[in-house]
Amino acid sequence: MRIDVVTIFPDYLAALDLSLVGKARRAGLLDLRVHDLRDWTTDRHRTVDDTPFGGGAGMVMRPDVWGRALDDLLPEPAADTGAGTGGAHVVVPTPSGDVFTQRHAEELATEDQLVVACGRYEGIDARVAEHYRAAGHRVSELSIGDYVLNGGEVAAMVMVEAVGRLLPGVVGNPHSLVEESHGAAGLLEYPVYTKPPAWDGREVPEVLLSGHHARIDRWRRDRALERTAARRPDMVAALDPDVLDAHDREV
Ligand code: 6GU
Repeated sequence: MRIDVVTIFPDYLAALDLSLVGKARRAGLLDLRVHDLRDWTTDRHRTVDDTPFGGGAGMVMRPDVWGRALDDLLPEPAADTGAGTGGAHVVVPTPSGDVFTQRHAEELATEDQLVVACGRYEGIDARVAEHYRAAGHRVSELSIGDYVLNGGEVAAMVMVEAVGRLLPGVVGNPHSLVEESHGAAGLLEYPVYTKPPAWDGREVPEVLLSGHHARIDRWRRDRALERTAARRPDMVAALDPDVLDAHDREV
């Protein structure tokens, strides 16, 4: 997959050279390119923003600068613009977007190319998203949660990591993608333990030392459900009743 990130702070994304995403880049699994939006300005001051029409605080990013950047980075839109089946997808991190979830990460991981447009100030002129949607591109305006950041860069890193780890070959043991929180079961992950079996007077739950796999599976499922009910009642309410067995209903 190719991911182009456009920002006025390219250095902010230097951390994407590290860890798993950095390894995926070096292995050729992820072609990640970070661009400076100011490379598409035409004036001496390399201006990317201006005052909002209608008044109010802050500055808005200019559509002409973003238009030149995105025209350079996007391919011709495909005739078939069905979602999540290859081609390029424009991602605009913004606190006013839909909340980014594992489902979005899974869909974005099927694309050939993502172009992530990081806004600063009060955001990007609304005509930019409209224009690229009208031209047949998929455009997703996505928030990473209900709080305010100074710009889209940290959110872009969150999304690149969430998508990058789903690309084939990036996570060494694909099994570790199966059981995790926000995975297919619709539950948070159960608590985990390692050696030593006693630490500071605290013992690892006996069942995990028993070698009894059916009992271990049952215990983990119970703890996942208990934890999800306590921390994320919204996720329990959204569960398919058919995935709960008689035992689950008692937990
Ligand atoms: Cl994507 N951008 C900004 N600036 N703030 C945010 C956000 C994004 N998601 C949550 N807060």
